[in-house]
Amino acid sequence: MINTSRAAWTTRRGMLYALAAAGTLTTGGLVVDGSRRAEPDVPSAPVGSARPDPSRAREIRAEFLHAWRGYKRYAWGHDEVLPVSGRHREFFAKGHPVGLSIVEALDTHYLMGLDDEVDLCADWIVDHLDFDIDADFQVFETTIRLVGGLLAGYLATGRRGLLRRCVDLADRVLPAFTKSPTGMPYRYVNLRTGRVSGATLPLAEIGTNMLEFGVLSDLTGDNRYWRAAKRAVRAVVQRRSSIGLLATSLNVESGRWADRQGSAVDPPVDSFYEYLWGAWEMFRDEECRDWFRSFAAALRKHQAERVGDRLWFKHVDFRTGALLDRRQSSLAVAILPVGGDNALAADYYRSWTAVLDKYAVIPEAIDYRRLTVVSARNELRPEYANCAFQLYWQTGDAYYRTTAWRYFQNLRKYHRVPGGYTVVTDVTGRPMPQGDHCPAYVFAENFKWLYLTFSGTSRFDYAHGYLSTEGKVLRGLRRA
Ligand code: DMJ
Repeated sequence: MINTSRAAWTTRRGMLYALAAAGTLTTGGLVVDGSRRAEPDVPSAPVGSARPDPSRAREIRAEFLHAWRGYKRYAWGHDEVLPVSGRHREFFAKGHPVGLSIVEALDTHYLMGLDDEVDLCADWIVDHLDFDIDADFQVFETTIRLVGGLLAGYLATGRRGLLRRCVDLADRVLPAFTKSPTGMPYRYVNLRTGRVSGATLPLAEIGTNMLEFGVLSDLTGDNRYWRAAKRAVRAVVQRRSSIGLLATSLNVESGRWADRQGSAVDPPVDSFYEYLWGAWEMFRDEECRDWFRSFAAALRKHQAERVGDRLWFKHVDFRTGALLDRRQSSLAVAILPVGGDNALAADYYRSWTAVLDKYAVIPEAIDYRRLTVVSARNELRPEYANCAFQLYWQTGDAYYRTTAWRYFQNLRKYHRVPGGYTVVTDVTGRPMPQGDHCPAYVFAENFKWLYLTFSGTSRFDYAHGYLSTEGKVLRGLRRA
């Protein structure tokens, strides 16, 4: 089991893996931009991978395929499927498809052993995907979905064409960083011209690049990607308040805060913290580890709040700690602010399990005092399954599989339509009304987290694996 005495305060995907791995590190490694980067030693295999449940894994895979067939039938080559009307839509720029769902699905297909689909997707990317597009692409989404997806696809298949596409795309994104006077990226970049726009953006968008760019630097030997991503994060950290908190949005030209709301662990700041820890996990970056720990301490001190036996995180004024808000986004469920305290991580998951049990499908946002709905939609969110996987992976506690299965059953019951899977527009309605959209991250996340929880697949190295905020396996894919 996990030795919590050497555990660190961690978030989201890297979080509990970090608990197992902490303190077992090699001292070798390369140095990039003054930060040490090394490979970790092998922690013992996480207990959660020990007992495969092939029958449930098969059911999950069948549902993934159901969603995928809807995409292939109605939207092939486009970004996202509208599975009810049988239409499609683009995610980044109207009229400019980049086959986003194909890129998102690639390593999921691989993990599930769907090799014909892997080939189909990889061939399409190599033959058809061209990023010479005269349109503004959102830097954050481009990085976590496309750069990350192409990296994971390359790591799964070894196909150089995928890596070449990835490098081409990252080079087109880089001006968002290099043209910024502070090093914090602009929100948008025109992929053809390099024109940048959008100077005010939230922390998740500024600081969720280090893992993808770091892996790309490692694979290519070109440190420009890692350097740009790290510099952006440093610029944010330098702007923390005297009580050690960050607000939500910054102007990347002036370097000034655009608000005063300390809203961790919620979006749109969530993955900023996740990637600080991730940079330590993946690259042994001690500076990021230390930043993470100091933010963690401040967050626990100023934002953690108990309501009965449930744990939540309030929004506060980042300079004074004064209460601003008691809303919580369902995306925050994937972030477990444990601070070396495994019990705290479990508590937060249990808080969200109470929401799942109350509504069957978790609403986008709640007021946590009475678990009342603030935003009643569910955009096919993967975060609860993500969290269940992390906790099961590390503890082997059957509770996480039981609750993950409950999530899956409700996913199938309320989100399934003949053309695939779709969003729910009001989780309080009976029957629950459905919308007409399958976000591309569904192919990267929901079914992958569930499949990893139940399958024990030999294609994933449960002892070393590391997944990004978008569920991309950036380390630990085993070649078939
Ligand atoms: C995904 O795109 C990623 O998980 C991202 O970090 C934010 N949330 C969506 C899914 O909800």
